[in-house]
Parts: sequence; structure tokens; C-alpha cells
Amino acid sequence: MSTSTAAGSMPAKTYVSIGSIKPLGARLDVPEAGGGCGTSGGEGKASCGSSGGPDDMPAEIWEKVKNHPCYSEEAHHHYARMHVAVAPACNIQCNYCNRKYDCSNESRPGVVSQKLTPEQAVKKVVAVASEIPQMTVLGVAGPGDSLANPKKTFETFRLLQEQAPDIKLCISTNGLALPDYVDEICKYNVDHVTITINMVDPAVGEKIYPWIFWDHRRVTGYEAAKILHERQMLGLEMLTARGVLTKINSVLIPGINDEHLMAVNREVKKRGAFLHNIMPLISEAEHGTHFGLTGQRGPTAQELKAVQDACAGGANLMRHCRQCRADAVGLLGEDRSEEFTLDKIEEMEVVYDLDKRRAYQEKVEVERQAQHAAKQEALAASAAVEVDQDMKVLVAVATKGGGRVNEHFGHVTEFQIFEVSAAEALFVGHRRVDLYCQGGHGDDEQLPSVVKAINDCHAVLVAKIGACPRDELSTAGIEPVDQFSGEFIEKAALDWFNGYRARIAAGEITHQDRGDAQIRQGAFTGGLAAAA
Ligand code: CLF
Ligand code: SF4
Repeated sequence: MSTSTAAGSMPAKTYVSIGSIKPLGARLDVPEAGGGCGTSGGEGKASCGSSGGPDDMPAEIWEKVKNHPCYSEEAHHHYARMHVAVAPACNIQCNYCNRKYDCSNESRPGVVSQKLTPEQAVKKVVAVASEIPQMTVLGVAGPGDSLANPKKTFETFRLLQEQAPDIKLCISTNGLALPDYVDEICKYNVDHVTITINMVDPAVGEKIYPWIFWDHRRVTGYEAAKILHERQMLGLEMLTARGVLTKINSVLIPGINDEHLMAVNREVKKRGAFLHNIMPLISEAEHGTHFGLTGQRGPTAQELKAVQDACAGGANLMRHCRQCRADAVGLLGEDRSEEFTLDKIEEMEVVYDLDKRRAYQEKVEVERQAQHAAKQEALAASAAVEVDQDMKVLVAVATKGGGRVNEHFGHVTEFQIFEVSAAEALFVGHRRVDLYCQGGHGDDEQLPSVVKAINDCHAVLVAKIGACPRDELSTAGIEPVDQFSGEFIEKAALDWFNGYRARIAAGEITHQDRGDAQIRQGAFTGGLAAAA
């Protein structure tokens, strides 16, 4: 591949060599003529990173988050990000990481990214941007630590700013080196920084970090955790002072920092963190990590939600993280990295057309505003249904993107979960499941595990569903609903909920509390709720 994009004076249209890549629009279902987190972080005006809009925050903050899929839940339905694996080295050891694989602070363990030089990375970003017009953010998230590889990380940013200045820059770091690079971060207009903070007490930290490399020596135990903690807090304060939006990732490790994460949430909020993303530990013996080999388990989906709920009211929470890999490409939850390997890029003819990208993003914006308006309309209808105004239920949704109910039950690998009440339809997480439809036929052996994954939900909204799963779900007390196929998710969830309450009021059905289903799945609620 060759590019002719020019620094500073970049032409609106840049031609390079091209291949045939699946357009992302096919997944987004953006109508041709159709009609869209933020938070105020420590300043606390808005709702969470999952649902805030332009009315909830200062205009300059909205500009920074409105098309960042990680910083705005609403944006993640419509906009994509990509990572480039330019940062192989790391300066600390986490007990959930095996250096053979990517940084588990921002990636699923057990996957390996193709490492790139800054020049290769920029070629790849320009190629992806020309094929995926709603790819708006480039992140450096490993495979080691972005700031343990400062030359490669910042050289990538420098080169990219010359070739594709419309792409937002983002980094993820463990924070040890962060205070040393705040000036560089600001120099390259990196608007978004993620720090992984798993503790604010070194006594907890020494159970997570066996050592750090600091001041030309290896430091272990309590002293290592104390230095890391102090550097993380200092780095966060420095970023806040410079107006850089900072997200905190925390890995939830049952029995080690589960109840401690409420204290982490409080401390990072105090220091101006914009969002707090509590992610589940993924721990398997085959990953070869200390935790994997010593039997440390990860949390259940319900344990994760319980900790997130216990933090409600503190720093705003991100709940839509997909723990993507260090070379992830596409919408959160999808992985198109295989389409953009180095050899494939070499054969592509790249057309980096800034006008086309902007035009496409404008269309996405119209769609997003339509989604927002539909939700407001459904909420108004909700207020008119006077029965059971305090009821809250969970609803699972089958979607392939674009904020719509548009996936068949049999094709789902991940359900989105919404908490629905008369006052809100709030994204609260996702649940991965095994594919039910294999080669055009339902695999009935998979059904029990799919049903179990969502058995704390009252309904599942799908584009289509077969007779067999319909029966199995109904038997489990989960209502299969296909009447909202193609509609916006929040509106569909609220409309279903309003009908559900009306049927209860008419005596047609009885509301079943599905709390017992959560207990069957091993949720713990009492201790954490009390700790909150
Ligand atoms: Fe990447 Fe991280 Fe930037 Fe997003 S990911 S560096 S903030 S652009 Fe996002 Fe992926 Fe979760 Fe990270 S879903 S793992 S939070
Ligand atoms: Fe691994 Fe990332 Fe921790 Fe470094 S910071 S040890 S790469 S998880």
C-alpha cells in the first residue's frame, strides 16, 4: 500500500491502492434517508458514561465524547474504534497477565496481537479509516503498556496526525510512567486516557502486583504497590488539571478487591475521573497467569453487576466495555482485525476520503438523534401507565449494532442487557453466549446455557426466533418478543414494559420476581449492597 496523504495540508480525498472489504454499514442498518456518556466526571452534572447527552454536560466535553464508543454508551452503537499493537514492553507485572499475550488491563487474555512499527500502524489506521467511515478513535492499548513504550506510542500519534487529523487519539496505561508523559499527551492532543487502577490501598495492591520496574530497579511487595498507587493518583490529578478526560479501568478480582472497588470509585471521583469501568477478571489456567494457575476465579455477571450497582452515585460507570484486544478493529463487541492484517493491507487500494467520512458520520448522527427522540417518546408513554411505577426488570436484546433490535435469536453471541423501569431504559451490561444456530439449524444442546445466561431477565427482544427456543424460554419464565424487530432498542424495551405492566393491571399475567434466578446463578447481593 502507498498513501499520498500529506501532513497539515491533507487533501479531502486521498487515493492509494484498494481491496474489497465488507462495509460496516451492513451491520449498522443505517437507513439511506433516515434519521441520535457522557458525564461531567468529577464535576458531577450528568448521568453515567452509559447514557448522557448534549444536555447533560458542557459543550466542549460533549464534543470530546459524542463519537467515542468507549466514553459514550450511546456512541458505541454507532461508532467504531481501533487499536494498534505498537507497545510491546511493560514496566510492571500484574498477577492476571502472561506476557506472551496482550495487556489484560485493556484486552482479553489469551489473544496475541500482530506487533507493528509506528509506520506500519499508521498505514493500517488509514486503511481501516478508508473502509470504516465511522471509525473515529485510535487507541494504543498494548500489547504491553503504552507509556512503557513512549517513543513508539507518540511517534504513531505524530505520524497519524499528519495523515488523518480527524481521528481522536486514546491511550491506556497502568499509570506508573504517566506523570512523566502528561506534557507529551497534551502535545499530541490525546483527549482520552485510561488508567488501570485496581486498588487505592497498597495492602490490596501487593496481592495483585508482584513487582514493578521503577527507578532502574525491580521493586516488590508492599513498596511496589505503594509506588504504583502514588504514581497513579498523581497522574490522574495531573490529567484532570490539564482537562484530559480520564477513564479508570478496574479489574474485579473476587476475594481480593471486590468490596475495595467502592473505595477506588470514591478516590478516583475525588480526583476528577470522568468514568469508571469495572471489568471482570478473566482467569483460566491455560492462560498461564499467576491467578489462572492458582485457581483465582473471575466474577459471575451478576457479581459484576452487584459491584457496579454498589458504586452507583459515585464516579460515573461504564458498563459497555468489551475487553477488546490490543489490535481490535470495529464496533465494540465485534472484531474485524483479521480483515486488516499487514499482508491484506499491502494489497488494498486505500481511499482516505475525509469528505466521505464526514458525510457518513453526519448520517449516523441523524440516526442517533432519531434513536434519542424515540426513547423520549416512549418515556412519555411510560409515565402515562400509572401501574407499577416502581417496578424494575431486566430485558435481554439481540442486536448487531445501530441501536436497533435487529438480530435473530439463533445468531446471537452476545446479548445486551437493559434495566427497564417507568423512568428509564438503561444499558447495564452484556452477556456472551454460545451460538445457538449452527449451519442453519438450532443446536438444542446449546439452549440451556443460553437461557441460563439471561435467566434473570423478564423478556428477550429479538428480530426473529424459532419455535423450540421460544418454548424453552417461555418455560424458563423469559418472554420471547419479536414484535419490535427493527425498532430502536430503548423504545422497544419501554413499549414492551408498558404493555407488560398493562397486562398485569388487567389481571392477564402475574409479575414474577426473578431475583431467585440471580441467586441460582451465584450472585451475591447482600454484602455489597450493604457496603455501598
Ligand atoms: Fe481503546 Fe480503551 Fe481507548 Fe476505548 S478500548 S484505549 S478507551 S479506544 Fe473500550 Fe475496549 Fe473496554 Fe478499553 S471497550 S477494553 S474500555
Ligand atoms: Fe500485563 Fe498490562 Fe499488567 Fe503490563 S500492565 S503486566 S502488560 S496486564
